[in-house]
Amino acid sequence: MSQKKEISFEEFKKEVLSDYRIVNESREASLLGRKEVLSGKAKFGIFGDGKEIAQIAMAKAFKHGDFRAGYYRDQTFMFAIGELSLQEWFAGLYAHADLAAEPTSAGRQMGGHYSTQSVNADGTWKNLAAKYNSSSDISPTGGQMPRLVGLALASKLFRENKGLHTPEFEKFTNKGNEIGFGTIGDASTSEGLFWESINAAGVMQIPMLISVWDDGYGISVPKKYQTTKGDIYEALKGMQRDKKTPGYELYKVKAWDYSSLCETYEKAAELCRTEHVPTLIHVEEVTQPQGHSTSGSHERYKSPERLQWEKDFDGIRKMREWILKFAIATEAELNSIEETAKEVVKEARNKAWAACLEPIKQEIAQGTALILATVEGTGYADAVAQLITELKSAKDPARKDLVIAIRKALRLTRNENSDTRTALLGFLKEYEETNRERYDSHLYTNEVLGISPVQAQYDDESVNGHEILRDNFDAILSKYPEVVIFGEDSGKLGGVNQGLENMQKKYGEERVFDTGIREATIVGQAIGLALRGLRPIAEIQYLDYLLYAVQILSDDLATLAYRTKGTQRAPVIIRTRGHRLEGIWHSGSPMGMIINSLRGIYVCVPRNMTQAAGFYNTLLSAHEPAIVIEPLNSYRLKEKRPFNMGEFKVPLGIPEVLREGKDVTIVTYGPLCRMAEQAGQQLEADNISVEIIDVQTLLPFDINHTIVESLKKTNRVLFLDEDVKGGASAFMMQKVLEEQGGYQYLDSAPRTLTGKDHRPAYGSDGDFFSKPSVEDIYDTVYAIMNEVDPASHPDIY
Ligand SMILES: Cc1ncc(C[n+]2csc(CCOP(=O)(O)OP(=O)(O)O)c2C)c(N)n1
Repeated sequence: MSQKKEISFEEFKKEVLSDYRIVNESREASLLGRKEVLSGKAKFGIFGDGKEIAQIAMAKAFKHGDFRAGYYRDQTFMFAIGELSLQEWFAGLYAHADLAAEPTSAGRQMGGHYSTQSVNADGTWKNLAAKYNSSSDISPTGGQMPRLVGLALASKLFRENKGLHTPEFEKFTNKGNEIGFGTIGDASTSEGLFWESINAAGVMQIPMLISVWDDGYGISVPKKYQTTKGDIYEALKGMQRDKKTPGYELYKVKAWDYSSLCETYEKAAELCRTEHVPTLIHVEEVTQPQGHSTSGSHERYKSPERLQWEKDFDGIRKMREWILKFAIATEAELNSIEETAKEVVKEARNKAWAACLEPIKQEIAQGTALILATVEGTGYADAVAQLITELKSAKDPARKDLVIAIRKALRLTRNENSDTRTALLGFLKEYEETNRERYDSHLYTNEVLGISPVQAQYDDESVNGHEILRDNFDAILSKYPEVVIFGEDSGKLGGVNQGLENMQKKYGEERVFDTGIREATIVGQAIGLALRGLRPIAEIQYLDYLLYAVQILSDDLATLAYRTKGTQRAPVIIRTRGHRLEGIWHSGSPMGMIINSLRGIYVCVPRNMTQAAGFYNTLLSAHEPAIVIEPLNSYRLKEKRPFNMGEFKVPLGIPEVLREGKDVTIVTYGPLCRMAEQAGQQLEADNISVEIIDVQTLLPFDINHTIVESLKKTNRVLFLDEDVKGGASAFMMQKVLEEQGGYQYLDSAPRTLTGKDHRPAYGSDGDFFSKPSVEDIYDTVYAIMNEVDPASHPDIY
């Protein structure tokens, strides 16, 4: 309801009644949605009933180019901006595994997790500035907040960096006039991520508009246990800007007050959009008519008085009263909208359910016909008859039941050799491929694997490692206007290891800048920027501090391509440094943690800065997220200086043989490569020849299975790693021995040499007694050869 432009009563009425229609349809969807779960057609439901009116108001303030980062209550908003139909919403509830029917996640996410598509099937960006956008929701409450910081920061960078005011970037922005709209439940404001994000946005003064839907509870826990003073608006008051100091503009408004909500959102969005003032709207007195989710009932923790109050102050009821009070429409008109909403929603539900079942039924018909043909005349017909009957008569048939029946039939007929059985086998193979695409695709898009390597070409000069990085970043910043690099001490200081020395001076504060000490939002900031077409390189100062960002890396970044089936992407590059240096929190190598929690992100573990620089160049040629872990103890080591800075590219997933040998293969990475080479020289002096392989990237790992070729030659292997036992060494072992079939070429037991299980102690002795040393490598390889040929390699100890 625009306050500014004059509109006629008819137009005004039309707008109000359209809103009334949407909120009623949304409510009916919630009511029917719950029934679908309770009747077993859908597995879980979490709905937006009670939040309808506020979301209608928010939708009015939302413009093309804007982005939402929200949570599972926002169905009304998605309906109101026209980015989700009722049928699509039900398709989500049923997990319809088809993007055409369920465009948010192709059934991969539980219902209530919203998203719009940013990327076309051919990998090109859509025109984000000309459409409404929602980043893809995740379930961990508060997890949307760090990403929101980046979505809002993008507007500031687009506005302030004139280098981005070119036609190339018009599909991402209208000169930074976009808002990042965030939504969060009142209880979830207790999360650390909320506070870190709030502070970051306040410091940076970015156009972030947060709505807190305050229904008084986090499931059953009331807000007096959640929030200081039991009131997020009061708790945030110190953030309120004043004439002298920038800060937040805070608003408070009732969830059932349609006209105040519309006014508040309009005012807040105008300020946020034009002046880039972060704003927060505390929407209180929200109700939850059906309780938290389908997993419980709110009667168990709400008093009868509270339940009655929720009925009396239901937003839709109040909107109805308001319409009648101001004679905007008649009771009959409203009744008709309400009745029609019921019908429309039922129809959408029926269509969604039928569309979801149709392909499954067809697949079952095809599969069961082949099963029957296979078992006919074999004596096994009775054994599968029950399964077939159940499959054909199931009210909500599932693909898994068909696969189980086929496998059973194939198991029973394993001694048969018929054309029908061959056809059934063929069907299963094809079906597995189709289901792989449905449920198991897009963890990576693998675009980066198609980037051709470019060799580094060298001057005669040798320089410190950090100078290679710096000169390569210089080339990157001049080649890609969309690249921004930021982190703790990355700006003015140029990084704690000078890898960005003078880059801020040369490229400006919009390109290379400092952040507060806030790892989770450094990553979230990068995700949001990348979602909006920028290419962030986000620094985590030391690998040990990645833990502070792992939640957001794991839940948000690593799952993004998978959970949207490739329709959103955030090509974030995380730059960090680690492995051995000094002390417990500056020499960690928690690689097992990283590779196990971050599937979906590439993990590059370069042995020196030239390889690291080559990874940055490769990654910028594609659009996938990655972490590059620079070897912390190598910034001041000399390396030959490449002259094709910004151009040379190290491919991912391609190991490099650093030393050829015939007795034992050492598989390793990072700074241990150098130590393995030293040990290799000492071993050679004692007539043991080692082959040293640098895996270069842990994710992906040796995509062409080349390491096994080395095992065919040496028949012995050592996996060498600074991580704890059972960490990345176990991962490498599984890859080479199981996946590559390396076990069959071994003549000696496979070995691992790792760091100790405790964190590494400080000082040179601490390092020596905590991490693998050259001597340890020597001894481990020697012990293998001692067992093989004790005459040539007698016991040392
Ligand atoms: C990090 C995390 N912890 C716990 C949960 C389980 N959980 C789901 S919703 C919820 C309550 C959230 O309450 P609130 O933020 O007030 O939102 P509401 O559901 O009331 O709209 C909880 C604890 C979760 N999803 N994520």
